Amino acid sequence: MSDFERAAELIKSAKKIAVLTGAGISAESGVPTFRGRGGLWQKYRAEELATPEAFQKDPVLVWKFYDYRRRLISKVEPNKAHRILAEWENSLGNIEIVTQNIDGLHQRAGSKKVVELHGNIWQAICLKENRVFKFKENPIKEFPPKCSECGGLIRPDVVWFGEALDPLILEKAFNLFESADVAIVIGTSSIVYPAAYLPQITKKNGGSTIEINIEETALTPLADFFFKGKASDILSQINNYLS
Ligand code: BJW
Repeated sequence: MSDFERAAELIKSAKKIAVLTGAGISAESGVPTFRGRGGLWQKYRAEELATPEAFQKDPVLVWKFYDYRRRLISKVEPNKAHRILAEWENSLGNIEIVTQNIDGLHQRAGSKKVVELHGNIWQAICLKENRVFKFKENPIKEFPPKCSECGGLIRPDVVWFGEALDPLILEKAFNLFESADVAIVIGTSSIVYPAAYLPQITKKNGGSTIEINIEETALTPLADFFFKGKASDILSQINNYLS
């Protein structure tokens, strides 16, 4: 029996499956990852762009960074890896995704049970009214963009370094990984917390972890299965034994 077949058997026999995805799952759609070769942080310093301090200092620069990524994301399509996970939601019925990605590609592929840990690039927060709203203007016309209701400064509805994640969303994610008997971790470097804790919780509770990545990560020594390769290739191989 190959490891692909063994992983498929594990998935088939699972009562609850929790999936954690990171930037790597969208890489094949053409969305740059954060770290590693071609990663966003090599061109832009994280401290300059993905912190509340950076936004306070230079909201125009930060908004230009997000406008660049919004334009890019609006032009790409979900890839086979997103689509296979969406199919599994229908065929297996016991699978939920927690994503660190803000690109909305899981939902565009058809997944409905998606928890967005780090926010969504198509939403903004009015800092004057403390109100979250859909913000789809693309490209953005005026920098920094302002709230159409009150004229106040707005910011992307994403979680920056040093900011707390929404406690309700975090609780949902923790509960999911706590109750799952299988955690599948796809395309994340597993260095950003608290997201990186999630599969460790499943493991501590006696569950199994399946990791898919083009390179080894901090999670790999803990993983029951490590599949080295692109998310779409590996998921396709496992999928062959599911149908
Ligand atoms: C493929 C592939 C293919 C490529 N197929 N694979 C505990 C320990 C240590 C530190 C901390 C801790 N708790 C908190 C911290 C601090 C900090 C942190 O984790 N720092 C670490 C860097 C050390 N965490 C935080 O600050 C968090 N906040 C917090 O905990 O607050 C506490 C608090 C409580 C109460 C009050 C106040 C505070 C917040 C973290 C927010 C992260 N935000 C970002 C930006 C989001 C918005 C945006 O997108 O602009 O989230 S940073 C960035 O990293 C983004 C990502 O979601 C996140 C994770 O990155 P990801 O997805 O793993 O991407 P990469 O690029 O790192 O990896 C891609 C992987 O794919 C690679 O492994 C490739 O090999 C692979 N790959 N192609 C499969 N085809």
